[in-house]
Amino acid sequence: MVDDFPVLSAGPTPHTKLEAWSFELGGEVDDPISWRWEEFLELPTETITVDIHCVTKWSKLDTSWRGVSLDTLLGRVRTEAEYVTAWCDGGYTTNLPLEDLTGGRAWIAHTYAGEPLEPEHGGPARLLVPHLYFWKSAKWVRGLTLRSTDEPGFWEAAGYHNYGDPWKEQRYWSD
Ligand SMILES: Nc1nc2c(c(=O)[nH]1)N[C@H]1C(S)=C(S)[C@@H](COP(=O)(O)O)O[C@H]1N2
Ligand SMILES: [Mo]
Repeated sequence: MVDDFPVLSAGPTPHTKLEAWSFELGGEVDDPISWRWEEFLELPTETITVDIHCVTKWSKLDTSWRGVSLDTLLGRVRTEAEYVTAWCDGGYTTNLPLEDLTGGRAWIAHTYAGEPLEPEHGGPARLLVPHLYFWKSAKWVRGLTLRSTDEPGFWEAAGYHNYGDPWKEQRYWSD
């Protein structure tokens, strides 16, 4: 367990201006949709208190976030897709089954411990999928591409497990 909150990034921290920020649902959807920052802040938010698990074996308990549920966002599009690629400023990607983003299990979080999410931790907003290993919780997320076929993201293509269930310790493809 860790008390501080380690920063793990594959590259430099992007600093996207809020005026230039948007969040987009695209790919295999009937009508792609995107929200600018002010629009995004008007969406209903939820408070999430969860444990997070990094693949490098640290866990942090009872972290507190605020953000918009993916149920709210995905409710605005019609799709037959079964997978998503989350994409980010800086070029990071990660893939997930669409189902794992539904059912009150995933958020786009913009607040951490009552403060705007720091850039190092993914601000202005990051994906938060606490039931999977934390590399799935893409920082600086800018959109989801919905797909009918699964496509490995950055770490998944580099050998991390495609699904990443911490309780099954699915760290690498061989796990
Ligand atoms: N865009 C982006 N998101 C990312 C990463 C990254 O390198 N780039 N690293 C992932 C990994 S491996 C982990 S453990 C967590 C770390 O989040 P933290 O830096 O807020 O602790 O972010 C995940 N999301
Ligand atoms: Mo990680």
